[in-house]
Parts: sequence; structure tokens; C-alpha cells
Amino acid sequence: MNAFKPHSSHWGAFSGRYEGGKLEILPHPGDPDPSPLLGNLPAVADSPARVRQPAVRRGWLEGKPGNADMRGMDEYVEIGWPQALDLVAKELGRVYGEYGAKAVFGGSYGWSSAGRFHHAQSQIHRFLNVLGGYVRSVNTYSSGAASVIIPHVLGPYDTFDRKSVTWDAIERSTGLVMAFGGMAIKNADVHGGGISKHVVRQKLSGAAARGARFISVSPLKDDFPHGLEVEWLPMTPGTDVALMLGLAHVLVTEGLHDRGFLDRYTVGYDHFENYLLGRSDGQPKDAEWAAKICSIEAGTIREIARAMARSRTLITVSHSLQRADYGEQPVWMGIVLASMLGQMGLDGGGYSYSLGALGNIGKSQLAAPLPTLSQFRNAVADFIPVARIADMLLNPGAGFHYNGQLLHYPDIRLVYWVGGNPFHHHQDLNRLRTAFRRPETIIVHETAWTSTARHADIVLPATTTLERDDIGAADRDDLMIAMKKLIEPVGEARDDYDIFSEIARRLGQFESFTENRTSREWLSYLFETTRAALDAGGYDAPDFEAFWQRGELRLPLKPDEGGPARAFRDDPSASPLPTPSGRIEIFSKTIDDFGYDDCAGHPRWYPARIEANHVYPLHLVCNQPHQRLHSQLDYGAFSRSTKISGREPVRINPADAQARGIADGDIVRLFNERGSCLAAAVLSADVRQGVMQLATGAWFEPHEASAENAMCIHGNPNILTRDIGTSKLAQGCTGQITTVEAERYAGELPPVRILDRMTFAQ
Ligand SMILES: Nc1nc2c(c(=O)[nH]1)N[C@H]1C(S)=C(S)[C@@H](COP(=O)(O)OP(=O)(O)OC[C@H]3O[C@@H](n4cnc5c(=O)[nH]c(N)nc54)[C@H](O)[C@@H]3O)O[C@H]1N2
Ligand SMILES: Nc1nc2c(c(=O)[nH]1)N[C@H]1C(S)=C(S)[C@@H](COP(=O)(O)OP(=O)(O)OC[C@H]3O[C@@H](n4cnc5c(=O)[nH]c(N)nc54)[C@H](O)[C@@H]3O)O[C@H]1N2
Ligand SMILES: [Mo]
Repeated sequence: MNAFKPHSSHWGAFSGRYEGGKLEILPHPGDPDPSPLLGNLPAVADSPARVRQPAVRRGWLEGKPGNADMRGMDEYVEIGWPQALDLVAKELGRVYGEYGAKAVFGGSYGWSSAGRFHHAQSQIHRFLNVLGGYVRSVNTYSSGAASVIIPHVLGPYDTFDRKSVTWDAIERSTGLVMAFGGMAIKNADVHGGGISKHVVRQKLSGAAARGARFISVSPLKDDFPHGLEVEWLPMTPGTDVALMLGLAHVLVTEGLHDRGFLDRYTVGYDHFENYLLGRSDGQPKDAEWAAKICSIEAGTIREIARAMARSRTLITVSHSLQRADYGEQPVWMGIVLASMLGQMGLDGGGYSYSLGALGNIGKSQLAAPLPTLSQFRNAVADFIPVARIADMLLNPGAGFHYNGQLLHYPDIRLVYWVGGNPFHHHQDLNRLRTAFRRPETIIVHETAWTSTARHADIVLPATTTLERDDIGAADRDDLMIAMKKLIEPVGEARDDYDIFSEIARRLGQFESFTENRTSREWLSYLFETTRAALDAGGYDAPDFEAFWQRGELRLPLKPDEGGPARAFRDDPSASPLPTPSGRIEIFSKTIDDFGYDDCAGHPRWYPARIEANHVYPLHLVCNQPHQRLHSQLDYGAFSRSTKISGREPVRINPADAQARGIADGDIVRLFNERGSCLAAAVLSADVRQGVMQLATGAWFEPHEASAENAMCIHGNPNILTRDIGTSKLAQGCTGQITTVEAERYAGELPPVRILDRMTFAQ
């Protein structure tokens, strides 16, 4: 009998055993609320979706003129490793030689897998930097708008906004949680790098037992942990800023705002108040005005504003709100609203950005650094905001605005993607398909035949974490895990590190890339950073071999002292914020000076560029899936168990379904001016009328790959979303919401094959 060995994933620590051709998974015994996503893992060992051998797209291999137009339609030829590595090395040599590093896009966005050394993004960035650099991407699909606006108004992203309020403080002190975008427990299942304890449900229950009140502002009722008493405000998607302004207006007109706090800790409030009260534009943003926009009654808005002023109130703003038109505004306006309440820095009060979106936010900080692989320096200065990938490929040389700068898109000849799935994460997939025909070469390392792999020229089979040893550790998680190899590599899969090492060897860079260390030597070398810090702090500090034997190591935590918000509150001159004024910027002169028409000097209401209309009357919420992490392991048992007739479920309000003759379980076609997809209807009153909800992550499978406007037969919402930046300030992704029409699909049902089959040219 094999023993169970420790391992870890973005959705939880666990142990695994491979026995009799089957992989068994047990959640970590210390996890009070393990994630059902663990159920997707066993399929990794034998799924037909795995990439088993290097493969090359036929048109590219044969160098046919115009072959790039065949991406996504062409056949693949399986080849051996030596030939594959030679091809990649030769092509990299050619492109770096002919065009230079500025022609290589290595942004390679994606979550890849847990594990500090084999982390795919670290590996590819290090590798490309050894070769001379690459065009990178900045920011994330998660928080494109927030990560640009927050530094202007509060200081570094992920500091004041996410490191001040803990779950312990909420359990202890919060009276009212006002959650814009809810706090969907499904999202707290995961945290990048790992999560050994899922605590959100438990902590919120603790606060509830003390009498805390929860209000969830969302088009979906179940955007809050099930079983807790929560008031649901089913608002029109995209209108949170109007609601926040309505609340702010009540505070001011009823004298409930904290003038003392505003004077001492913020700048520019008066400027904002002129707008709020309509002195500057003739339109007071009162509760009646807000009610018309967000469809929450004015009386409710007034009652909530008063309760906010009365209670120890925590305002949370989810990521989803800013993954939309003018996404900077709700993040900023949430900060202004919390400032008006004057509770920033009080225990369990104030503001927390995206609390609950990832399971470790709201936990205490680690008191020791984590092992980190050096990526070296990138010699190329050019970058794109991450969601501008299609714009870049389609418009080389064109100018674009970003955070006060006018930049230009580089001319990309080669795209190298490792650990991400743009055909999952990007919007308007028909446009992305066109953009992916532009480069001369696309190279991908993948564990599975995702749609991105099926649009590449060279596909190299990568191992999953289950096939290699690594160190599992994550921000704000106090357990470091010896992730031990559980199964042999599937097919001919190799570790990304080994693949890059062999290509580097062919380009004369083996030593620079590997520093002559084996993977195992790297693990013990990287572990040393943490060990030395633990030792210096007087903590338990085993050497690497002892850690590996034990299987896990408890890391020390810093005491919960209220974080940067408390320090600022206690003494704003000794602990000023790293903003131009040293205070919370309700008005930002910097942003005002940019002169943008889509992001002014203070937060304001902009009607969404996309509104439901008579042609596409339904809002489609394209949120994170509860049954997987993004597109990962869509072939796994848990993800599949939620499909209906092999399609992704789309939820629709019964009234909207009835008006269209749609019954529960029917296959429907969703469509708009950009594209269409099939999905399986689930009638649910948890979805506000006028709204449908289709999670991301079903692997894109076109009905006819050669069609100009392909229909996805599996249910990927990104065939419908818009590829438009949030604003000139941040250029973030706006994929959360789009508008569609839906109809019963009466045509013959094409079988979904992408999770089960990949055929090769003989
Ligand atoms: N419409 C819409 N679109 C969205 C969103 C939305 O809300 N709405 N959300 C956005 C957000 S927040 C995000 S973060 C993105 C997520 O987008 P991604 O991070 O790109 O999605 P993943 O499915 O996690 O892709 C990771 C890929 O890496 C592969 N992989 C895993 N481990 C390894 C490894 O060790 N080596 C290699 N070579 N490959 C590996 C997996 O097989 C998988 O294909 O999606 C964005 N897209
Ligand atoms: N299980 C699971 N968990 C995940 C992920 C996953 O793929 N699977 N992905 C992780 C990642 S990378 C990220 S970035 C986070 C994302 O965290 P979020 O972006 O917060 O997550 P979403 O589920 O996309 O959106 C949360 C909810 O916001 C609501 N919403 C949408 N539009 C609006 C609106 O205009 N106003 C209001 N008030 N509400 C709105 C939707 O009903 C939606 O369910 O989740 C993380 N957690
Ligand atoms: Mo994300």
C-alpha cells in the first residue's frame, strides 16, 4: 500500500495516494471547511484531456504561406522531445536575432498552479529574461482597475485596503457588513498559492452569533454564505456607484457624516460634496435619484445610510464591481463612503477591498518571508495593461492611454504562454481568435489540450504539481507544505523547469538559467530564505531535509494590530499614507490633471457604456465558477457533475424564462452582436429578473472553427463579453457583465468533445 503524502493546491492542502491506478485525495485534517474543488483532482492522472507528447501545428511545421490563419482549425502532428526542443530553440534564436526582445510577448498571464519553485510564471519570466527580455503585462484580470486607482488614493494596492481588517476583528467588533458585490463563499475556496484553512463561513457565523447585520448588494441572492441571515439588495448590475452616492447624500443631508475625520484624514472632500449635492452639475445625488438607477427603493437607501452611521460598519467592495465599465469608480467611491463614516482604522470598521474573494484575505500577516525564485531583470521596458492583449496583437504601433501616459503597442512576432489560458480569461473570443492569427509563432506549455493549446503552433506537455516535488506556501497562510510527487508524469510530460533548462542549453544559456541546480537543489536553496528568517526570529527553524520529512511547517503570524489603517488613524503625521497629500484622496489632483473623460478628479457616476436595451435586454453576469478554479480541471469530476447535457449551466429568473418559453434543463442559445454560445438553462429565483448568470471556465469549443463568428457549443461566456478597458486610467478588464438575448435552442445538439478528445494527424 502506498502511503498518503502531503500536497497542496490553490483550493486547499490535502494528502494523496495513488493506488491501483486511482488517485485518492483527503483534505488536510486541519481544514475546518475543505473545498469541493478537491474532487476535480483525481482526473489529472488519466484524463484524455492531458497533453501527452509534444505537438506541432501542421501548417506551421510545413511553413505554408498564410498558415497563421489556420490557428484554431489546423491539425497537430505529435513529435519527439529532441525535435520539439530544437524547434523552439531555433525559433527563439531567429526571432530574438531578427527582431530583438521587443518582438517577444512573454506576459503569459495566468494562475498556473500552487508551488513556489515550479510556479510557471516565475519560470517563464526568468527564462525569457535570460534570453534578453520580453514585453510584459502589468496588473491582473482580477483587479485591473483597483490596482491602479488605489495607489492614487490610499497607497500601495493590497496594503491599507486589504491588510487592515481581519476576520478576527469582524467576528469581534463589526456591527454591519455592507458588502457591495456580496461575499460569495465559493470564491473564498481558493487563494493563489494555497490555503490550508477555509475560515470565512466560520468567522461570519461568529459575527452573526454576536448580532452582526449583513447586507449583500448583488444581482444574485447566493452571493453570500448560505445559512447566514442576510438582507439581499437585488440591484441592477453596474449601478453600485449610484447607490453609494445615494447613501452618501443621506449621510450629508442628515448630518451623519464625520466632518472631523474628513478634515483630519482626507483631502478634497468639499470638491466631492459639491458634486454630491448637485452644486457643480445641478443634480443632487439623492436617494430618489439613486433609486431610479439602481432599482433599490429610496426608503431602503435612507434606512441603510442611517444604520451605517449608527453601527460599527465595514464596507467591502468586490473585485467583480471593478471588472466592468468605469471599474475604478466603485472602488474609489467605497473608500469615500467609508471615510464619510469616519471608521477607517477602528476595529472591524472601515473599508476592505475584495474581502472574501480569496480565502486568505482577512487573515493575519506572516512573520517570515516565503521562498521565492528570482526572475532576474527584464531588459525591455515595453508593457501592456494585461487585458489589452488583443489590442496589442491587432494594432502594433498604435497609441493607448494608461495611468497618465500615452504608450504604444509593440510589434509582436512571437508569443510564449506558460501557465495561463487566454481563451479562458480574455473577452470577446472571436476578436481574440483574429488577434491570435497575427504573430509568426505561438508557443505554449500546457498540462491539457485547452483552447489556448489548440491555438498554438508548438505545444509542449507540462507536468501538473501532482507529478513533481515542490514547496507549497502562500501569503497569509500559516502552513508551509512539502508538496510531494504523487504520480509519475502523464505521457511524456516534463516540468516547465526541465523544458526551459533544455531550451536554454541549446541557446548556450543553461548555466545562467539553472545556476547548475537540480530541482531538488532549488527547493532546499529556496527554503533557506524562510529557514534563516525563522531562525533569526527565534522560531522553529528545521533544515530542508527535516521539513521534507515532517511534511509541513507551521509559520509564525504577526499580531493583529489593525494594520496600516490603525497606524494612520492613531497618528496621521507619523504614519502618513504614501499618497501625494499623505491622506486619503477624495479628490486626486494627479488624476484630475490627466484630463480623462472617463475618470475625473473625484469618484462620480458614469452610466455604463453597456446597458440592457430592446435588442439585448438581459444583463449577463459572467462571474467565477463555484465548481472549479477558472478553466482549470474543467474535465474533473466535480466540474463535470454540474454540467447539463454536457453544457455549462446558465441561471435565469423564472419570469424571464417563461417570457421566452424556456424550461428548466432546456438548451438555450445566448447571443449578442459579438457572438453566441449554448448553455443549459437553470431556472432560479436567486437571480434578479432581467439578469442571467453564466460562470466562466467552460472550455471554449467553436461549433465551426472556420466560421467568422463562431458559436461556442460548451458555454463559455467570453464569446459574448466586450474587449474594452475600464477607462484610460487603468485599462482593466470589463468581462464581468455584458448584455444578451436568449432563446430556446431548437437545432440539432452538437456533442461537446473538447474535454474528452484530441485527435492527431498520422
Ligand atoms: N468574462 C470574464 N472573464 C474573466 C473573469 C470574469 O470574471 N469574467 N475573471 C478573470 C480573472 S479574475 C482571472 S484571474 C482570469 C483567470 O485566467 P487564467 O489564470 O488564465 O485561468 P486558469 O484556468 O487558471 O489558467 C491556468 C492555466 O495554466 C495551466 N497550468 C496549471 N499548472 C501549470 C503548470 O505547472 N505548467 C503549465 N505550463 N501550465 C499549467 C492550466 O492547465 C490552465 O490552463 O480570468 C479572467 N476572465
Ligand atoms: N471557486 C472559485 N473561487 C474563485 C475563483 C474561481 O475561479 N473559482 N477565482 C478567484 C479569482 S482569480 C478572483 S479575481 C476572485 C474574483 O472575485 P470576484 O470578482 O468578486 O468574484 P465573482 O464571482 O466574479 O463576482 C462576485 C459577484 O459579484 C456580483 N456582481 C456582478 N456584477 C455586479 C454589479 O455590478 N454589482 C454588484 N453589486 N454585484 C455584482 C455577481 O453576482 C458575482 O457573483 O475569485 C477568486 N475565487
Ligand atoms: Mo482573478
